[in-house]
Amino acid sequence: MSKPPVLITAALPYINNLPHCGNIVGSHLPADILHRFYTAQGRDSVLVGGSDEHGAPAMMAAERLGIPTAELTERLHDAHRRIYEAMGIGYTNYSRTSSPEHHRMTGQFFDALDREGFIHQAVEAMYFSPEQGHFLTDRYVTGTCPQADCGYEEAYSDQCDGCRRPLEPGELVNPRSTNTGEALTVRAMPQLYFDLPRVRGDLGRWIKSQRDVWRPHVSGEASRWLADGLRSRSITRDLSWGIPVNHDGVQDQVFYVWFEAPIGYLSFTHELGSDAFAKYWLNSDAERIHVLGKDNIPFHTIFWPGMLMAHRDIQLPTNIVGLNYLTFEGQKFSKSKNIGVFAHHILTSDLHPDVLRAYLTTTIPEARDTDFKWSQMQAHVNSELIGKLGNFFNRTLSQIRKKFDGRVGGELSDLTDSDRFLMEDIASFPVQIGERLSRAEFREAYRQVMEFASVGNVYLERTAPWTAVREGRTEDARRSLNLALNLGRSLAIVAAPFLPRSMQELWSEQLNFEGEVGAPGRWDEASQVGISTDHQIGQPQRLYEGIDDARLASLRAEFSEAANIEDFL
Ligand code: B3M
Ligand code: ZN
Repeated sequence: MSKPPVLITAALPYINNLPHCGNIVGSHLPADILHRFYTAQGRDSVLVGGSDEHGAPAMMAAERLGIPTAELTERLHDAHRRIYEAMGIGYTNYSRTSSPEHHRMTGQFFDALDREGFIHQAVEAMYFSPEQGHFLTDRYVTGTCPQADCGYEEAYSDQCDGCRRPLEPGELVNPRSTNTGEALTVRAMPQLYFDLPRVRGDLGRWIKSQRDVWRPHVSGEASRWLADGLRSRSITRDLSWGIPVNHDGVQDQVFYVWFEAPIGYLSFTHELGSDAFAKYWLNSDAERIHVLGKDNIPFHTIFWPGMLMAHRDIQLPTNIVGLNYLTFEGQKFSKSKNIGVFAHHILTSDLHPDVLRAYLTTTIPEARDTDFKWSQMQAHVNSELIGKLGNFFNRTLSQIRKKFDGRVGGELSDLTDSDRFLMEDIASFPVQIGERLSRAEFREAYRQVMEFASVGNVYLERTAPWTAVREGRTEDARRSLNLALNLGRSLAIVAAPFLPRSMQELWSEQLNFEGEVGAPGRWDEASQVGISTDHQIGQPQRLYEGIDDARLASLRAEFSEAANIEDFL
């Protein structure tokens, strides 16, 4: 039976700013690791994502810079795309919510909900600025969270960053203009609403059914929102920037950004062709995995599935990989205070992106918040990435080159216990690592990759091919280097989802194998022993630069500066 297709999405970043490494570990990197893994497994896998360009975030940034919003989004979309590419994120389609396809898809989706009777119009309280004489919405409005157990004073009018609760217009206590601080009043205005309570029963059952699939904190949060009670959600906004609603009574309004952005997952799949859309979204055999950060959990576990349930024709996500936050040296990332590690520097730095990916993988905030620490990055790179993985390849390949002129193929007979154990490890590590990745346990999978490298190092030490050569036991040396090379081949394959660029270079140039290290079907090959008799390796080369204290200080200085958006316009 062929394996079911899988669609992976990374949350669509707002493009009012450029990403920091918290944004990278919160969606793009884990989504990319999954996509590369499933592809190597021979699954029909695609990774889609794109810029979330509408709504208040982009408008406010453009206003601050004094440029048209469309110009800002054009430039920053391009900058985001380049940064993800430089980080080795292999999007099948990195698109934008301003694309014509997305406009079309949003209209179509809305019509379907309307047809099913899920849309109604109501005249409700909205924030009004007496000074400016117009309505303000979402991030333009700040105030105190109305929830008794929260009371955060800097809550935006559509979501509180204190408790992550989504809020409805009119709910904030002491609403004020984010830009001017002016106190706002509330005035009635017609809006369209999505009847979320109508799918309450189905949502509740579904959320329960996902308990063994989602991480506990994702299930916990979804149940909490459900218990809070579901209300109809306003899906229109009185803004000049966004997708026009074109509906009687709200003609001049646009769709609320959190209504249309998730539809981007559909649009960006559809941009790959209508067959792709059918294959991933209409097919109940396919898997659909959303990868996203903590503050996006309510929108992905409640509203988006609620919208899909109301729509009826489109399949629900099969997993929601909701992550937590990454802090920086114990503090919150802050673009305005230059606290953090800012990803755009990868465009100009000589730091190998895989070195950053390696350490970032160890910080993916799966079960709880994690902390980026430069000293930990240094330790990880020097003692794990180089000390274990790089070192294993280097020793194996140099020995094969030096002692056997690059060739160790041939019969494997007279196996010792060490050889047999190694062959068992070659058979089992890829399977175990694959099981971890199938459960989105990135850190444990990566830890096992490093352990696999250690198994190789221990084997080299135990069989000491250099001693065997010296003592004239040439066949023993050849056999152990042959097996070490087999392990190296497997290791490159299982490390590639994490370290794609360096493993490809190693694969083609040093190991001298054909094709792509992550090609479909490779994952199964990783469990096999069988390098061809006449295989000739290439020239061994150092994979990564070590990080001494001086290098660490300069990397730290280089990456700690938040982006100046003007440089990207
Ligand atoms: N743009 C929020 C964010 O950038 C939002 C995610 C949309 S995913 C459909 O964190
Ligand atoms: Zn709150």
